[in-house]
Amino acid sequence: ENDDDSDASVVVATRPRTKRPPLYKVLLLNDDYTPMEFVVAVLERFFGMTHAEAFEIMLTVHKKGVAVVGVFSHEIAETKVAQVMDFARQHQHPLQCTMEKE
Ligand code: NFA
Repeated sequence: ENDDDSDASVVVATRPRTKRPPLYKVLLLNDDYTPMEFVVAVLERFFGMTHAEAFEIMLTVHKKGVAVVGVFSHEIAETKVAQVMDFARQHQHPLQCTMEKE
């Protein structure tokens, strides 16, 4: 079968394709119990925000219910979510942090 060499020495042009890895949004969710100062501390500690930046984002979450707090590779986003969830649990706050593909 197919011993006729019909595809021998055939070169097909392809255009170079550089594909970037998908990015993930890390989201912080509002709740009625986590203290505002704790949320600010989380944003400073794990997302490198200044106090003023952190306070502003915290207020956005408080008022709108959710906000994007950063955009990362899958591995970094997973790490951030785990760090926030661990820290909240350690302090017995119900703060929720999730990720979604951008
Ligand atoms: N809504 C919380 C409060 O009034 C504050 C909060 C902000 C919680 C952002 C979670 C995220 N104490």
